[in-house]
Parts: sequence; structure tokens; C-alpha cells
Amino acid sequence: RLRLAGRIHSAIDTEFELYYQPICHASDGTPAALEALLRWPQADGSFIPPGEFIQLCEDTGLILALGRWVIRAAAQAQRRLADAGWPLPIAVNVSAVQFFNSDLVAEFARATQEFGLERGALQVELTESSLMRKPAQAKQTMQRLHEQGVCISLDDFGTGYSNMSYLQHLPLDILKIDRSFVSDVETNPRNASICRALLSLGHSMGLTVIAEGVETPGQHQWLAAHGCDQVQGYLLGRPSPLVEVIARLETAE
Ligand code: G
Ligand code: G
Ligand code: MN
Ligand code: NA
Repeated sequence: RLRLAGRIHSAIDTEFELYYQPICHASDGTPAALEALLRWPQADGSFIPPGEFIQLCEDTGLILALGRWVIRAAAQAQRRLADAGWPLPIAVNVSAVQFFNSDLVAEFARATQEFGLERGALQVELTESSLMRKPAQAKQTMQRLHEQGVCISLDDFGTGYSNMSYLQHLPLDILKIDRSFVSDVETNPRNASICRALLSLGHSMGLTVIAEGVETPGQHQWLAAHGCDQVQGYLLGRPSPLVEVIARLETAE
């Protein structure tokens, strides 16, 4: 683990890459945003998946430097995307350790300014554990991100232990239904009930609702028929390098 941590430390500015996955309007499948996802390519052409290094980065504090790099790289990508004629917002995942221990607001402000981005060009994806740990601090940071024009998504929703009455007081914009509820939504009545409940909850709070992990046309149709706003998953597009995303946007036009 120590050796891996050392490798991560020296890889931050040189080896990591961001891939981008489309988030599409459920009604017609057109792109609404992209989610940035970290990839660590290896010499043999394979990737070490984030699941194998994010936790280590959080335990060692490396997540602060890595997270800073992610914000700047996503901002640079959004500039390229906008310059290519596709001004889609890019959503960045922020882990709880990073949320509470870095000056996120300043990092987003700096990246936005450096690349001359519009308000709304960047979004943040937070998990329930971030928001529930230190509610007052979380709310304040979220409000300051909003002032910078950064929209906020609640990621992996349904898997945590949110206090619903508390959630209502947070300045959220988007709720992302975890893919575990989406995978068999047309055939599993229990997951269908959960998705209906989460859609209703999100909409009653005035939020945009995104379903993650959409892999089949049947899932997409079910979600669109039940009022889900946006869909994300392998059906709509796999995470890919920015140049490939732009090429696909251009051929789909
Ligand atoms: O891309 P993949 O499905 O392998 O991602 C696995 C997990 O890693 C997901 O929970 C995702 O949110 C997380 N992840 C991906 N990129 C980042 C990132 O830039 N920062 C943080 N904190 N987590 C990320
Ligand atoms: O925790 P978070 O929602 O950020 O995780 C996103 C992860 O989900 C990414 O690692 C991405 O590669 C993965 N992912 C995206 N779409 C699909 C999908 O349709 N099916 C599955 N199994 N995983 C997906
Ligand atoms: Mn996410
Ligand atoms: Na998720």
C-alpha cells in the first residue's frame, strides 16, 4: 500500500486521465452533461480502476492533490468542449475527505477563472456520507459553490442513510438514483417501487432526477415513462476520452 501511495503521488500530474460519460435527456437521448471519471492507465495498456485507489488516496490525504488535479483537468476539458461548440456542463466527483478538507470553493473559482468558463459549466457530485457527516459545514460549502455557479448532485442516491427532512434543507439541484435500483427496474417490482419513490421524492424537492447504470432500451423506456429527467449508462455511452466524446457528438448531430 505504501508503495502504491508513492506511485500515486508521483503520477498525479503525469499519468492520470479523465474519461467522460454522457448524461442524456431521457425524452430524446440528447446529451445534457458529462461526468468526469478518473482512470489510471498502466504501461501494459490496462487501467487501475478508481475503486482500487480512491480509498487509499482518502486514507493518505493524497485525495486532496488528486482532487485538485481533477477539478483543473475537468475545467480545461469543459473549455475545449465549449470551444468545439458543445458547451455541456461537466460533473466532477468529490469524495467526503476532499469535501471537508480542501478549499473546494477556491479550487472551483480558480479553475473557472483560469479557463474562462461560464456559470454552470462545472457541477459537483457528492455522496450522502459527505452531507450527513457535518451538516452545517456541508450546507455552507454547498451554498458557496452555488454562488460560484456550480450545481450540486447527490450521487448514488438510495444507498446511504439520509435523513429526509434534513436533505430538504440542502441546496441540491440534482439527484442521481443509484444503479443498483435501475439494473432490473422493469422486472423487479421492488426496484420499480424504489425508483418511483425516488423520482417522486426528487421531483417534490424540485430536483432534476438522473438514473445511473442504464444499460438496456427497456430500462430507458421505463424511466422515461415514469418521468425520469435524465439517464446515464452504457446504453447512452461508456466513459471515453474527451476527443472520442466530441467525435461522437459530431457524428450524432
Ligand atoms: O469509473 P468507475 O465506475 O470505475 O468509478 C468507480 C468509483 O470511483 C465511483 O464511485 C466514482 O464516483 C469514483 N470516482 C471516479 N472518478 C473519481 C474522481 O475523480 N474523484 C473521486 N473522489 N471519485 C471518483
Ligand atoms: O459512484 P459513481 O456514480 O460516480 O460511479 C460511476 C461509475 O459507474 C463509473 O465508474 C462508471 O464507469 C460506472 N458506470 C457507468 N455506467 C454504467 C453502466 O451502465 N453499468 C455499470 N455496471 N456501470 C456503469
Ligand atoms: Mn458519480
Ligand atoms: Na453513482
